[in-house]
Amino acid sequence: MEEAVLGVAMATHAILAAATISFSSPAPLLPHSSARPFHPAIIAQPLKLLFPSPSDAAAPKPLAVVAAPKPLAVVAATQKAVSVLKGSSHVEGLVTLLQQDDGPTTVSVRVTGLTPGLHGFHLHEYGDTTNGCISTGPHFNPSNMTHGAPKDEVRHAGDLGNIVANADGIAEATIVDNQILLSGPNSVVGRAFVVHELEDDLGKGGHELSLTTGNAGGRLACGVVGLAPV
Ligand SMILES: [Cu+2]
Ligand SMILES: [Zn+2]
Repeated sequence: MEEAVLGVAMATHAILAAATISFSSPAPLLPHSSARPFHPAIIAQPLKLLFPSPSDAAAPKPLAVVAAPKPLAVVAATQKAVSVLKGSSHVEGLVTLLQQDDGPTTVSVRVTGLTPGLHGFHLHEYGDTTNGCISTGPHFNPSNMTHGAPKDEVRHAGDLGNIVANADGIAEATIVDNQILLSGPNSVVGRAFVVHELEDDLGKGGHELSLTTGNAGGRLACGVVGLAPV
């Protein structure tokens, strides 16, 4: 028994010795190597980074300046969006939006099924139609202004005035506006257009609702603004 145990012990020692030899075998290849011959080679590169030469230190700054315009160029690309208007009535429509770089947005509108005449047309705050057009909330108003006309300095960003339906109940309009944007912090993507029952008085009607909604009455149809292929 003792011989057998000793035999196992010797065998184990032999394996360990073999393992030690195999690990240390590269050492003779390096004339000035220590017990850990590869360690100096591994830390050589970090040392170079920790103590860069003056020319190395100056190099990253011009690279950062050159790289900065690239993301800006991506943000400023042409953007297109659409909004399909529907509601509980037979009024329906399509709005397309196109913005080039940082310029104004061209909003093209076609709505059918209207009574002839003027109908308030706005971009409302939320793209939420859970409870129909009412859940799109108030006019989009990131600058906390009162309601106005599209050309007024004091207006909600969402104030696009009126669209005019002809005798056939069709309203078509092309609106160029610099507060309806498809990029940046005040992007209208994810919000909603609403077409109203009545004329928007553009904040000048003297009604208690003039400075909030233009007293434009009920919401006939609405649609969420979504990105479209350019
Ligand atoms: Cu509205
Ligand atoms: Zn408004």
